[in-house]
Amino acid sequence: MDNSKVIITAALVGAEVTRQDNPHLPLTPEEIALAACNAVRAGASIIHLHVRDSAGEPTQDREVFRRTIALIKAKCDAVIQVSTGGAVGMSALERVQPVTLRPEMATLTTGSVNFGNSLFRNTQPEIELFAKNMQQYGVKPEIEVFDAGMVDNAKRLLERGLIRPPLHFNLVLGVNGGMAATPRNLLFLIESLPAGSTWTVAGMGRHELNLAVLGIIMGGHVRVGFEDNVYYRKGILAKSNAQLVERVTGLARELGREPASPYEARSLLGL
Ligand code: KMH
Ligand code: ZN
Repeated sequence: MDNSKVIITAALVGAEVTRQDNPHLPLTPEEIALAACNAVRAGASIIHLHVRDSAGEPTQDREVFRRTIALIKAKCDAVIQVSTGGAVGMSALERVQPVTLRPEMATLTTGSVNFGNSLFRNTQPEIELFAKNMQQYGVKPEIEVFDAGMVDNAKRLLERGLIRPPLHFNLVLGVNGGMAATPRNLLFLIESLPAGSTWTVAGMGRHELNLAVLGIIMGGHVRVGFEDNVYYRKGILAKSNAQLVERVTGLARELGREPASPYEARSLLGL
């Protein structure tokens, strides 16, 4: 396996972004499936999946996830990574629902963090509930790190056998309430990870592009998409998630790294 390949994750919709932020935001299962496969064609191999209800509001409804995943799979191959973060204010039992569909991956945030004026709540018993469900349903966690202590908490879960190596992390920098999007913070987090871990970096808003380039240079993997950033450049909205993916695919190639196919991403992550 060629370890130089870069896994690009497309975070298509999230829970907080609206059509007011970007009119091209996909909302229905059909729109999300189309956006997912366009992102895959542009170089993405993982789809970080949130879904919306018929009113366009965030939902963790199992049936909506099931339908959206089926539509994606009918159109293209992609590693599906469901969100267990959902939206702030949702209960853990609500959030865990899509894990029971046995997707290949799901997110696991290993601590609480302020999210703007809200709290993204992940108490220890809630984290353990998510981790146990992922073990039960054979789902690989992507550990979401918004702050440094979340890496330490992941190590404690590892010691207790609640998550199994090799671990995969998403280092999320630039959330208003979490760690700032600086090269120093990225380096600190990477150096704090358990040996043998893989990592992705996701920079929020205007930090998305710079951190993606850093991630590519530093041998990591990258995440882009409307969940994290709706702009192509200052004052100019992105036309699609695929456009954001296409740009990092081009930059990765310029820097000597080819985008991983979904098959290659599975091999790199031990799926
Ligand atoms: N929407 C955020 C509160 C995840 O997908 O696991 C949490 C989030 C993280 O998006
Ligand atoms: Zn998310």
